[in-house]
Amino acid sequence: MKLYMNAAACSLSPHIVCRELGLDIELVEVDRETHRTSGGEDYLTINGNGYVPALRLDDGKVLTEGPAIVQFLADSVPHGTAMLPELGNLRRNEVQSYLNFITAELHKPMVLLFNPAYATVHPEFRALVSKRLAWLNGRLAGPYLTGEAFTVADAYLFVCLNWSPWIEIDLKQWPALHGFMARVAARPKVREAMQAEDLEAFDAGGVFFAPHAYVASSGRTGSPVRP
Ligand SMILES: N[C@@H](CCC(=O)N[C@@H](CS)C(=O)NCC(=O)O)C(=O)O
Repeated sequence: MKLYMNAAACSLSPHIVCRELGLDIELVEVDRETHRTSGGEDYLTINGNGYVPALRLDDGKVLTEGPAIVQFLADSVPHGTAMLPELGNLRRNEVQSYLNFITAELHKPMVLLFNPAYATVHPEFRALVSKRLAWLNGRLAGPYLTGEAFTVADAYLFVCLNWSPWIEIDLKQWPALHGFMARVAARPKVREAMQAEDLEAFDAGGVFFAPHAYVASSGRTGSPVRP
């Protein structure tokens, strides 16, 4: 399988899921400006929307949309029920509920906070994201969103929360979420995925990750991640 991706973008979520499940994938980087892949393909012929992630299966079929991809990955192997419970188990629907919450209530408004074209409404979007994060913080009782098991929704949440420093959202105000980040960042397979995307911790707590070139630079101007 091939995973079309950008470092630290939402494609890191299916990347983490692949590694957690022990699935063999080839990472293919997509140039955001030219829509060319590292292998020279025109990415618009793979995903007409131009954004990552996309998953190309071994038979050539392509699946797009992060939340659908991570569910497909977990369903593709028997042990995937550890990350997405089986049909008929309400915990599966709880994981799906979180995937939908993350994609609609966090990911999309966070994307707008990266976009200077929306600068005039950034305070409102920041307030909205903060309200959602406060709610989530109050619900996070176990180590992970639905309890003891690290699910596909946790991988997605980790990736989105990792963007917070660049949109002026201080996660420390929500201790459960901050603790969640530290817990996920310490998972060996998550570390492996970040290493493969050349990401390094850039804060003292080792909770937020950015490309090596950004961490190593003295100025650290602009955003090193583009969701
Ligand atoms: N609805 C899509 C959104 C994907 C998305 O926003 N991808 C971003 C990276 S996190 C991207 O590639 N943006 C570039 C673009 O929109 O051209 C999904 O959930 O997969």
